[in-house]
Amino acid sequence: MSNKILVTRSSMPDYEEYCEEIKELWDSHWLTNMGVKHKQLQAELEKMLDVPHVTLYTNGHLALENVIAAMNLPKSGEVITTPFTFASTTHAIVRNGLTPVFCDVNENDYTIDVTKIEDLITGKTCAIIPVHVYGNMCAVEEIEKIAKKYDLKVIYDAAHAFGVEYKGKSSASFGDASMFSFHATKVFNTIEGGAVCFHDDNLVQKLNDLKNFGIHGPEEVAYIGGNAKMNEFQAAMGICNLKHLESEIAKRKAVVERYRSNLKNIDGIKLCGVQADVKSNYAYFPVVFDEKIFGASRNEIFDVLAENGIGARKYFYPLTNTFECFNGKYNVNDTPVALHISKRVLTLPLYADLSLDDVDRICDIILRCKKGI
Ligand code: T4K
Repeated sequence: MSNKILVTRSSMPDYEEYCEEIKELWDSHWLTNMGVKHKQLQAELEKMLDVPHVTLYTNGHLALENVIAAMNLPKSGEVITTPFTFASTTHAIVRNGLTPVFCDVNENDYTIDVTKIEDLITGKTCAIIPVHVYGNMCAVEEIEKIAKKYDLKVIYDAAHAFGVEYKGKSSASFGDASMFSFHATKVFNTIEGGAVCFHDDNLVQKLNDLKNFGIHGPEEVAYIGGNAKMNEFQAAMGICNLKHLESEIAKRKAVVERYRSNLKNIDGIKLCGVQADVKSNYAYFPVVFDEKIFGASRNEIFDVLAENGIGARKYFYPLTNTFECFNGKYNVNDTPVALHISKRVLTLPLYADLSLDDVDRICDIILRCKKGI
């Protein structure tokens, strides 16, 4: 084994391309606070995602915190969400003084189980924050129906879903808003970064103020905001990476297809189904292992891969409703499907430049763990 293979590897432009993009920052000395690169990236994203408004952030988590804050939700409000996600989703809700109410996920794509949402709605429910986990689209039409019926806000945690389309529409176009992460580990990155996409013109000024200490004008502070602005170097990275997005996704597709062909029809291995009407971004490759059939547990396979220098990850284990910081407040048995999947899932290495030979090697190592092989 030569080099280690980690779960992902940042996509980057050529060094010269990035240097060229940031050259003018040396001339202008303008490094942050909504400069020219910030404006350019915002405009390019609005066009590409076909949404009227994009607000940029220094990371996806603060984007989510800010958009929740902008929605004027009642302080004692309950927000329906899922625990099969990164810590950020739940923390953004709690840090806004709201109460997460955990809905289970479905067994096909691990997004929110829409048949279980209505049972969780109470007089205090004010919003739904579903997660397009692994870039799998939630059942957006059913969620919209429920939200309309009960007058709830819908904010998608679309951290994984940049570049995904459903029925020809970008993933950014659904709900009241969608949050994207542009972290180094994502299909599209601005080093660290994030965005909120939305339709409501009235939110533009508020979101811009909130990410800049709540400052509305030179002598007016309208909100108790923090600092969540994307800087010019981040935006410049985004401008470069956006040019290569399509080719990066095409390369990821080849990697995913190789994984699928190597691991399909293996007893004890469950792959995520391919979603109908969805153009994927091939963000993650989750595999669920059934120890009783496969003969080796997820944890054993994780260890064997690690011994071979391969860094698969247990995204998403543990579930957020088991985190010790919540002091036993939530009952993990309320979300049995999420619990089942989180104990068995492993996301395999996936990035644009992962060679197909390496994919074969990873699959060989996994298949050698199978009982009887
Ligand atoms: N909502 C959801 C559903 C999310 O998944 C996330 C973030 C958020 C919200 C919040 O968005 P951000 O505020 O992060 O924009 C990573 C990422 O840090 C995090 O962005 C991501 N989700 C989460 C799923 O994964 P870790 O702790 O697993 O990352 P780390 O540092 O172990 O990196 C993973 C692998 O990536 C490394 O083994 C190698 C590679 N890597 C990493 C870095 C930092 C690179 O190639 N380049 C790099 O610069 O959390």
